This record gives sequence, C-alpha cells and structure tokens, in this order.
Amino acid sequence: MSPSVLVTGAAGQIGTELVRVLRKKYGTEGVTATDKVVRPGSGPGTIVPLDVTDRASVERAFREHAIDTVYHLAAVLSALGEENPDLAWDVNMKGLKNVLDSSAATGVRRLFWPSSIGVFGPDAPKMLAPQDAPLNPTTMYGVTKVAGELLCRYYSLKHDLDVRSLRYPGLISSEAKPGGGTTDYAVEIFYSALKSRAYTCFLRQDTALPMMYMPDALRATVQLMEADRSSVKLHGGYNLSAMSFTPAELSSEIQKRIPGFSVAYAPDQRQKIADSWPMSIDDSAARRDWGWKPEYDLPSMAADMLARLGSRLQTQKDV
Ligand code: NAD
Ligand code: AKB
Repeated sequence: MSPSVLVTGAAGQIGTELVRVLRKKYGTEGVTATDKVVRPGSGPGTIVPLDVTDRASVERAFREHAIDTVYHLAAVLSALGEENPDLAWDVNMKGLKNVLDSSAATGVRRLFWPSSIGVFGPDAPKMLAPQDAPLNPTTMYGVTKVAGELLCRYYSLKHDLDVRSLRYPGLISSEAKPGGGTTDYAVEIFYSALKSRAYTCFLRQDTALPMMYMPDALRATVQLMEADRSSVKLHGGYNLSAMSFTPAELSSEIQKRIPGFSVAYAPDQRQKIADSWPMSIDDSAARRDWGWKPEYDLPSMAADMLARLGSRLQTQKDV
C-alpha cells in the first residue's frame, strides 16, 4: 500500500523538486504539500498553508490527511539564520519538535528530516570529515542541526517512530532557487553566467565546500526512505557526499562552456560561515549501510545545469 505523505517547506529549493518526485511515485492525492508561504504559480503544484511553529495546526494536518510518512523540510538556512538567530531557533527547533510530537501523537510511522554539513565546526577535520567528527558548529543554523539530530535520535528511541536523516552538502538545482544559504553562490553563478556573462561571488575563490547536484540528493532521499529498516543504523544524520569544489574551479568549468564569462570576488559575512565548515566529508557509512553512490561530478553537473537552466531561461520569462 502506498504511504500517505506530508511534506513541510514544500515551496523551497528541495521541496519543489521532491514533491514532484513523490507525487510521481505515490500519486498527487497521496502527497500533501505544505508551506508557510504559498506563492501562486511557484512550487510543485497544489500547496496548502501550514506553519510548522504552530503545534495545533501541524497535528490537525497530520490527522486530517491520515499521514503516515512525513518529509519535514521547513527551515531557516545558515546565512539567514546568522542574520536572525531567533527566527532560526523558532522555525528549526520548535518546528522540528512540533513535527516529532505530532508524529508520535498521530501514529506517523516514518519521518525524513534533513541535517546539513552545517553540523560541523572549525574543529572538525577539513578533509573527509568523518561521520563521528566532533560537532561544534559556530552558527545558529549548525546548533539547530546538531540539536535536531539528537532530538530525532531521542524520538526514534522513545517512540516507535522511524526517523531518517541526511547531512546534505550544498545543493545545486536548475529548478528552484535556494534561499538564505552559504552555498547559494553555486546556483546563482549559473543564472548570472547565462543571463549576463558576469558574476560577483560572495565567497573567496579558494573556498572549497562539499556540494551535490539535486538529482543525486533526491535519489539519496528516496533511497534512504525506502531502505529496509534493519539497514538504517543511524537516526541522527548520515554524512552524504558527491563532489567538492571552490568558486574558482566552478567558474572555470562554466568558462569551458561559456567563453567570456567573468567572475569577481567580494567575500561578505558568509565567508566566515563557509570557513567554519569542512572542505569535504566522508560518507562511507551511507555507502555501507544502504548502498549510497553519487552519479554527478563537477563537469557532468555543470554541463547538465547549463543545458537545463538555459532552456528554462529561454522559455520562461520570470526565471
Ligand atoms: P528553502 O529555504 O529553500 O525552503 C525552506 C522552506 O521552508 C521555504 O519554502 C519556507 O517558506 C518554508 N518555511 C520557513 N518557515 C516556515 C514555517 N514556520 N512553517 C512552514 N514552512 C516554513 O530550504 P531548502 O534548501 O529547501 O532546505 C530544506 C531542508 O534541507 C532544510 O532543513 C535545510 O536545512 C536542509 N538542507 C538544505 C541544503 C541546501 O543546500 N538546499 C543543504 C543542507 C540541508
Ligand atoms: C546552507 O548553505 O545553509 C545550506 C546548507 C549546506 O545547509 N545550503
């Protein structure tokens, strides 16, 4: 029997694409997409309003739609979280606890909640940060992700709730723009390359960070959620990796395909966040436990992004 799914934060970068994937698998009726902000004409189709900081509304939505599987994506990302730490705490922590409590109260069986490379701080190894590296983040976003991982683990031990989680790297997508993150430059740069042949990057040219193309992230998410329960050993957050690159390396990959594209560098407050994160992470636990393997590297991601975004920009005026 198909699960009855609810997605929070469905109008965001991941939600826009994940809802489409889930609706293809389980049917439109089987997937209730929700978000606080419902912008007409954007997102993955029908979205119903739901503010995750409102516990009663969350529990009501789970009951109304007889939900058994939740993808809880609503959050405030790293850069916005440093500008507004109270909002980050409220949405990321209160929102997650409301979703966990409502899940336990209504009999939700399985919950996906994304963690992030933001769990790591300056004391984690810079190269191939391991699954069990020290988690001492220096951003409010990272604090909420570490506390969130612990909370997810606690609820999976205390209740019969099967919580699954991935520490996503920075995600690159041709479909929906990111909002409020430190890795957003790696998406913005493609829009600028195609629209104006020039980009000013808010990170230094030598800032290496772990990144992933959205099709790989969607595949990992579905693969983890469909894995046999006995193979999922971690309920806090699996390290997940595909590629690592610097702004200079990404720029030169784009320049191979768009000669004349120029990049300037004007690092801002996001540089400090990027400097606190590892350059690459070790995802051998995900590979071992449920068979994770990425498909895209830097050249294949850049080629696909330019092709897909290029054709969207030609056909849709408001992109
Ligand atoms: P996003 O910022 O694009 O989308 C988040 C969505 O949450 C937005 O549509 C926003 O309207 C919604 N939202 C905010 N406050 C809300 C509230 N109170 N109630 C309901 N909805 C609310 O983020 P994303 O990139 O889609 O990220 C989704 C999840 O994945 C987050 O937990 C994020 O931390 C995690 N993640 C993302 C990345 C990435 O590179 N995109 C990397 C690592 C982890
Ligand atoms: C951000 O930059 O905040 C996100 C993330 C890596 O969690 N993209």
